[in-house]
Amino acid sequence: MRSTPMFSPTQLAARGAYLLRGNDRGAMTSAAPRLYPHQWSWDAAFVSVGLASLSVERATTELDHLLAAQWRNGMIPHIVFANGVDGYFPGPARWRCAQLSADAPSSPDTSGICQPPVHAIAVQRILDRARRRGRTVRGVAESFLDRQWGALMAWHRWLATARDPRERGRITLYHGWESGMDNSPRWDPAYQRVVVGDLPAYRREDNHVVTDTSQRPSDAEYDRYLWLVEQMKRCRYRDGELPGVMAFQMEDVFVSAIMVIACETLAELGEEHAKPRSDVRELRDYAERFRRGVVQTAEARTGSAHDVDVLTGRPVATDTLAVFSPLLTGGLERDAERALLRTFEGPRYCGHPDLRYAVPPSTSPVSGAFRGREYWRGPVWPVMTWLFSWAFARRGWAERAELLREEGLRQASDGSFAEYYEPFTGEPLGSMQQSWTAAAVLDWLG
Ligand code: 9WN
Repeated sequence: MRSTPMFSPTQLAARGAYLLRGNDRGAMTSAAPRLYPHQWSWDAAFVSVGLASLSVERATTELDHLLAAQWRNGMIPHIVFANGVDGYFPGPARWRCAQLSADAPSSPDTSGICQPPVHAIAVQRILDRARRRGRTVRGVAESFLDRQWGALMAWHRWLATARDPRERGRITLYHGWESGMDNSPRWDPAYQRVVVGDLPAYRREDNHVVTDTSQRPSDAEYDRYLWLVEQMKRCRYRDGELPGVMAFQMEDVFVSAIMVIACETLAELGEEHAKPRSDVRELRDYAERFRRGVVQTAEARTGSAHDVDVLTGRPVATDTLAVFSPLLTGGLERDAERALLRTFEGPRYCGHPDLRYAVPPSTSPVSGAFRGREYWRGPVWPVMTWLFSWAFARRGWAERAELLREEGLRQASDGSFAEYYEPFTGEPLGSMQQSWTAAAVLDWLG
């Protein structure tokens, strides 16, 4: 069923801008007004892309705010808590990062895990926008890059060392939240082996906001999430101790693919802006290492990539967005890449005949694991559509990129800026007024 857009592009852009202003807390944007009242790491990067179409200066402030909370070891924490704001669990009192870790900043409060490294992509987008403006705006973006170059290097270096100590070319995650795809079927086998120990009592906040429980992870899933946090706290978030302690250890092929494009993007910026040659070389080496790591997991015939469970040493094959990781990085043999593109565009994903819009669902609708309304188990995340569209444009696939943009905009034209959408009905789900959805739309319209 197709329907006429409810909002024109101009109206949609105005609403998106209004939404971001509404979620603006001064120097940071809350990920969503009620469900996520703090700053999330990869949300902030996408949000800054959208902000750049409104104000380059405000976009750089968003990333400055995030990077001010960077840990001493280089990790960008997945949440920077807004001072004195309640309503999200687990909050600072549960994480206790500043009390337990010498690496955590004493202020602001943060979580103790990371999220996908999309930040360099955002920085490039901000600089692109600035280039189209006058000299003053360009200066704002360039001085941001100068002041944060070291922080961005430290972040990528931390990922390449602390999270890939054996140089396998894949980032190890110790918590599903680190993937940003919290309860994706990708993590089911690993979570099934997590035995919850003596877990301090807790009360969820998320299902007071999203009251339809089918749209959020279950209580059993939350127990495991919280147990992993307790395990990290027991080793005081020390990078070197996590491999010996954590019950969840997954090499995430999708985060590794993002690492490839982030390192390449940052290397390009480094070259353009006369950053140290040794830094640029280091980034290019990381990109090569992680590209090899991603491609190694791909099936020769289909090109589909897989995560690897560190604790069993086995690949985990699930039919989710992660299979397309090599489309982000390049590096597959030609036939395998063609086959993977056919899968992306064919009936298992964007070309499924019953989809409301031709955008990729988080899990394939033909997979047994597919649940159309359940968090990361089927719905469409507009920000993922944006990421694929951006990456395809970068690979030189302009038409494919444009198609995703058009379909993504058609989906968003309902004006709800939902966190995610049911793929067949187009029903907006999760949190409404989600900042990164508005940001993706603003960038598409910009
Ligand atoms: C846990 C903020 C974040 C996103 C994640 C998404 C969800 C948090 C939650 O919301 O995760 O980090 O409480 O469910 O899965 O990708 O960054 O929008």
